[in-house]
Amino acid sequence: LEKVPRLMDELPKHSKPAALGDKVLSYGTAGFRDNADILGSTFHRMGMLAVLRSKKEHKITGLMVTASHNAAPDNGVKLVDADGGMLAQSWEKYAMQLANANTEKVVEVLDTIIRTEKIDVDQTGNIFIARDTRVSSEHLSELAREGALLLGGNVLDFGLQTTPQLHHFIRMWNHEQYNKGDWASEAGYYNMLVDAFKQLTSGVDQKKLEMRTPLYVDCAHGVGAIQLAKLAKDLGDMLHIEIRNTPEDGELNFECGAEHAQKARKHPAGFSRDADRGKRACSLDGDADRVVFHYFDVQGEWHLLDGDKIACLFAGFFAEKLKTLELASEISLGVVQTAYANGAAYNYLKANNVQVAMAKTGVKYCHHKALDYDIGIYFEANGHGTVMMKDHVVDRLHKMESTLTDEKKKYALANITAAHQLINQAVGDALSDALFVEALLIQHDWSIAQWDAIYQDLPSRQTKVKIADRTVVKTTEDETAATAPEALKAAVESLVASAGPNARAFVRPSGTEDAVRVYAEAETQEGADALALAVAKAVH
Ligand code: 16G
Ligand code: ZN
Repeated sequence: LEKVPRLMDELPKHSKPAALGDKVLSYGTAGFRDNADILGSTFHRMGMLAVLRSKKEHKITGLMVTASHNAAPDNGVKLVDADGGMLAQSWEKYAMQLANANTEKVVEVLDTIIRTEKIDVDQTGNIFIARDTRVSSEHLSELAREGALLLGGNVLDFGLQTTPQLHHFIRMWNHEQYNKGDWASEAGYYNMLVDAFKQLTSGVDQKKLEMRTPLYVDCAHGVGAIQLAKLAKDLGDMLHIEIRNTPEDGELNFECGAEHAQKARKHPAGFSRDADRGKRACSLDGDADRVVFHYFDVQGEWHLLDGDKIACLFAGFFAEKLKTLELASEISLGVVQTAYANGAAYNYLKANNVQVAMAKTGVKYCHHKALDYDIGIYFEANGHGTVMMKDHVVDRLHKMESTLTDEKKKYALANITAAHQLINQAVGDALSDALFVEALLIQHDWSIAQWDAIYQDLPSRQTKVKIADRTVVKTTEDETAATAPEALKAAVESLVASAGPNARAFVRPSGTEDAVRVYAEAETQEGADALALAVAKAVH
């Protein structure tokens, strides 16, 4: 690579910033994420890595500039793989070697990757870039572009997009068979969603749709507001959307958005007990790959409908359609949850004969586990999730289409096909998930309170504890129980045993923060609070 024009001149201009010090950057569950000021060299190098990945796969890869729900001064970078999913785990180590290399070592690291992966550097490399609304995002995406160009990559910069939109574009461009009806553009993405929404609500009187109350959307002052405005225009009278918390009227993620609503259990800024009673609302996060719903009831009490409740709503839909089509024994349907899933959600799914599997916290683990099913639904309680349908299921349904005579079955089949079109198969997508929720509420003729009532969450409490070294805390594969230190394991077990029926608690080292997280559930809120507190004390 030393012979590549300009490379040796340009690299020193993008040395690791002094402020980074001895800090080792790690490519975590959501890529690199840190204060934007120390990420310049990382972005430059990730542009190069994305090009190498593309040359290796002979397909387009992507680079998303976002730190999701983090505070405004942070930023981050996530690479998108050729299938539209997250970067293959086997490449995460390259990302870390590159990001942490001293300038004079960068070429060596690149050369090693090229050799190990047997990459033909003369291949074309094509990458797509997109970014969120952070002040630092424009500059950082430019650095990534420069890095990519140095290695001879072709770069298409989509500018301001949600994370799931970028994943979607890549999936569509790389797999022509998915790209029916020109869905591989921004306009195409809206067409795809709007058309599917229309199909799912086709059985409903249009007047009724027009009269329906709007959905109020807290966009966390982020990129979701910009994209949703365009989508809302295309939806027209099919679904009224009121956008709140746009990039112009406040600081990104500050006291609003999906993370705030779900973690703090507080209604977002911009919504009030007095003005918003009875209104159906949802919150996106900063890059619109998560959504949770919420509302104030008539008494003014605020209710949260998290990822678990969305998963249950979706699961009910697929279970019913498969049953109607008499495919329930042939096509497996399952929901993947994490340890954070409320016990009541689990009970609900079990009572409805839906299979449930547990995965470690983090989208890539949930996604992977969901592939065990023909139709796999996964949601983290925090609102990140989607439904994945295997290609053979889609083929099977298409083949069935011409053979059906029964109207009920025809309708069920059309519904599943439309749902497949609506749901982002690549990654959790707040806009598509929210539309699917709305379509199902319309089908059931449910208010948000009626949906909320499908089960009642067990009271729960989360907290976190800072200790000297959080890595000493070890857990089982699904994180529901501690395995070390021995004393902590014993303490949690005995605290749970004496906390009454239905009590549950677990601890796990955070993957994104220097802390140990604690979760507790019990019959009463006081019980959950006390259990969480006692477990937190045991961690110390
Ligand atoms: C990351 C994960 C999210 C997970 C969270 C847990 C992705 C894209 N994001 O944000 O899924 O819930 O980490 O954070 O995988 P924690 O380890 O600090 O609790
Ligand atoms: Zn996000």
